[in-house]
Amino acid sequence: MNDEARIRRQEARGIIKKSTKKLNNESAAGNSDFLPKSNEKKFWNKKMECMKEKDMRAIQSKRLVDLVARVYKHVPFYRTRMDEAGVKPSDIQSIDDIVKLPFTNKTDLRDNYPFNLFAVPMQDIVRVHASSGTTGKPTTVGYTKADIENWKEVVARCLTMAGVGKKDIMQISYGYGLFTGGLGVHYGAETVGCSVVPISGGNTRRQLQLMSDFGSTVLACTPSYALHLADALTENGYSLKDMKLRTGVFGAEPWTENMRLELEKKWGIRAHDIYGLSEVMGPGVAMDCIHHCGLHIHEDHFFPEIVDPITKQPVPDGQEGELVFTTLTKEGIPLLRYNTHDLSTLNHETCLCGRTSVRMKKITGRSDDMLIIRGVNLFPSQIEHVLLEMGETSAHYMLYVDRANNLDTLELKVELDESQLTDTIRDLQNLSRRIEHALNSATGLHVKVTLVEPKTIARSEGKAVRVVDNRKK
Ligand code: DLL
Repeated sequence: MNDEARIRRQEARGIIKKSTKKLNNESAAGNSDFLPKSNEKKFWNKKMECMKEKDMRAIQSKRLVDLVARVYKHVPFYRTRMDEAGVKPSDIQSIDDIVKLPFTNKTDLRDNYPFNLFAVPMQDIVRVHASSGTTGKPTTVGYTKADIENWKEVVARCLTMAGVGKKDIMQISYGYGLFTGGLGVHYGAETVGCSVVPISGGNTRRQLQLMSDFGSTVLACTPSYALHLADALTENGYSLKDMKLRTGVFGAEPWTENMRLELEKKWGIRAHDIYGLSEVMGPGVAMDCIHHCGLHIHEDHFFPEIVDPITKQPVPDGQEGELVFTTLTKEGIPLLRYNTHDLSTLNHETCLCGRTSVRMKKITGRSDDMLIIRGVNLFPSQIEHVLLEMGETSAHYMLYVDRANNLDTLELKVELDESQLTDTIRDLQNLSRRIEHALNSATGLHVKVTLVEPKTIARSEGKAVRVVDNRKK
């Protein structure tokens, strides 16, 4: 959907005021509540964020040449991989040569657990993070002092992009600890000068109490937890009037454009999408600006490519594929062509906000969380999209995949809104039939829909788990 269409749709949904003006850089969001105030800083690092493509490529080329020489010298894994691929550091003269390099995958991090991919001695590592992963060993990453400085810088760019600054009180409800979410956002928020409330995840009642008592203006957490917190307001004796929230910094899991609109409406805020992964850095690899037309990648640090999921060949802008990153500046654990398996597209056009940095489309899912149901590819985000588009239930759902008589089955349990509890059985039967029909039109699959009472689906305090695939047991 183009920007203009998006704005018109937001108008239609009452998210923003109707404007007859043609869209331009300043008026695109249409509603002054959703635009940065004139005293908000627009860029953290204008030079890098608005650099001409030719100049950016010169920086990337120089950094890539340095990086390849470094990893070839210091990381036996890369030396072996490059030797096997018949590539020498001297073959890499510019960023265009990146395609000659081999890919790196999550299994390579696991196989080199815990520290064998580090490119510096342990005495230069000042921080270690790890992600649990769904199976087996965690993946471990290490940061030097310079890495931490760069991480602060990119998160500061992200927050400034979302209009977050010195006057904000930022409640960080991402988990602190080995997960990169809490500490990663924390350091960037301090860098821009926010008053940081490092509450970490969980304890919903306390989250709301502090949000009200402290007057938090920014909430950073997963979108699913932000939804849960919004739904928990009333039962904890609060209303929106008690809160001063104006911005959300949501990420760490896929969420749809409809979910963004839902969260903006529920909280009366501007919701932004922050993307990242621990292997590449953590939160702050990319973020969307107020125009919400893709996430700006800090490409002077993280060089992106999109590759075809099957052939692994780079595809042109606009074509969907797997997102691959090369970390151009990282010292602790630099990565060459790391395949994230996140699905996206790239766009090198200059954004309405003035940034020239390449944008990635909101992640639609991962090539490896794709479900195949009776031969049909299905992403959980497609289900969410339909539910929110219909807007007749809550957005809390769980998808159960099973196999009966050798055939895949799909059941969706979705929570009703409190207000629907008084509906007649016939009304509810009609509703589940309508949802089944909409899901069938959108996915080509028959999904059995079961409506369940409000608050019966387990809430997550971190990343939402929305699929139970019993076929794998
Ligand atoms: O989730 C880092 C992070 C923390 C990002 C807080 C944003 C905010 P990992 O635990 O290593 O790191 O998980 C990385 O999560 O490959 C994506 O599949 C998914 N992911 C992260 N951010 C987004 C997002 C953190 N904004 C994996 N949209 C990534 C969609 C996301 N998926």
